[in-house]
Amino acid sequence: MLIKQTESVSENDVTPEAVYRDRRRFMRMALAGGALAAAPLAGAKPSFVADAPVQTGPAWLSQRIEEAQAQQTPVEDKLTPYEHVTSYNNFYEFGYDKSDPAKHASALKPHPWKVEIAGHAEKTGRFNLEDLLGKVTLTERVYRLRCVEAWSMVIPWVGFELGELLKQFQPSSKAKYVAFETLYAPEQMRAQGSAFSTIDWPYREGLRMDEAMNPLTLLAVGLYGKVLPNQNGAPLRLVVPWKYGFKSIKSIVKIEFTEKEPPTSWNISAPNEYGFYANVNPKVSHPRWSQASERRLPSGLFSPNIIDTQMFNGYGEQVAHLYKGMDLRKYY
Ligand SMILES: Nc1nc2c(c(=O)[nH]1)N[C@H]1C(S)=C(S)[C@@H](COP(=O)(O)O)O[C@H]1N2
Ligand SMILES: [Mo]
Repeated sequence: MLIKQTESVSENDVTPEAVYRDRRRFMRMALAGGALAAAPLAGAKPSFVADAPVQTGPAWLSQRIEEAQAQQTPVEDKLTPYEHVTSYNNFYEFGYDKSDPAKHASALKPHPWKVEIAGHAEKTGRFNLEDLLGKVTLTERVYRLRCVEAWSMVIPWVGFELGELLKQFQPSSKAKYVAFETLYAPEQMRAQGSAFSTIDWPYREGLRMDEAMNPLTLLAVGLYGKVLPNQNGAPLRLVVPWKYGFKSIKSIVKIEFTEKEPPTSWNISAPNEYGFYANVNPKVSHPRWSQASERRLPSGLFSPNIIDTQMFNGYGEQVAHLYKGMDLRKYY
């Protein structure tokens, strides 16, 4: 009965976003009621994705993602439609064009997947993704994503707090930073074998320990209630919403607790343009363009949808204290 009712919502009358939000509400109600009424929805192509192809994953993962509860963070912005989130990407392992990742990332094999935990911690080793996810609570968070190239999106992620995972490895007092690495596999990631690449693979990123432990910092395994598509960094990617998008490293295979600030890919390739901190800051321009405003997707020729960029991407209340007394012009 309940299922019939939601399916009868006319999709011509509502935006894909409204359909999506409504579906999530319905699923939460169904789960809260203890009924497994949501089950028939799994596998069916959800209406909010329109004609975009939807990547599937192992059943255990899809089920965890479908069951994730929304944790409402105060984001009033309209969601960026699924087809834009999954077709306009930066993932240089697959090429430099925004359309390259969606075209070529099907060569990536995100399952099975292992993540190495290394460095200054009581427990280290290589762990199956499934075992790591068994230790954490999956939640849904709607975050703004602001690329350093001055475009942005609003994405409903499904993931867990990075800090919740890190604590379980008992980092020592020497653990001042956390370093991340993407998979290196040229047979799956075609641009890693390219002679024209400006990045020294594997792609690397890092956070200061307090940034990593901030409750806003997520490791995502899904978006729009579905398994993370390969082009968005399957099966596990970082999401740090107050920093430029390049910090949010994709397809992570290694997490290391370090004593020193770890080298990071864009900083290595152009140190005067991309810093370690990379906090969204409308007052500090990129050497070649202003960061005062951004193009919010979807954006077109006749409605470019340019909006003001907010300090810390609008997350200052949660994170400004991390940088008290720091010169953000120097530590860009
Ligand atoms: N491994 C890896 N991670 C990456 C990138 C990349 O090229 N390789 N690009 C970054 C950049 S510049 C951005 S803006 C975001 C884009 O994420 P999205 O494609 O899911 O929107 O991923 C980041 N993570
Ligand atoms: Mo980016």
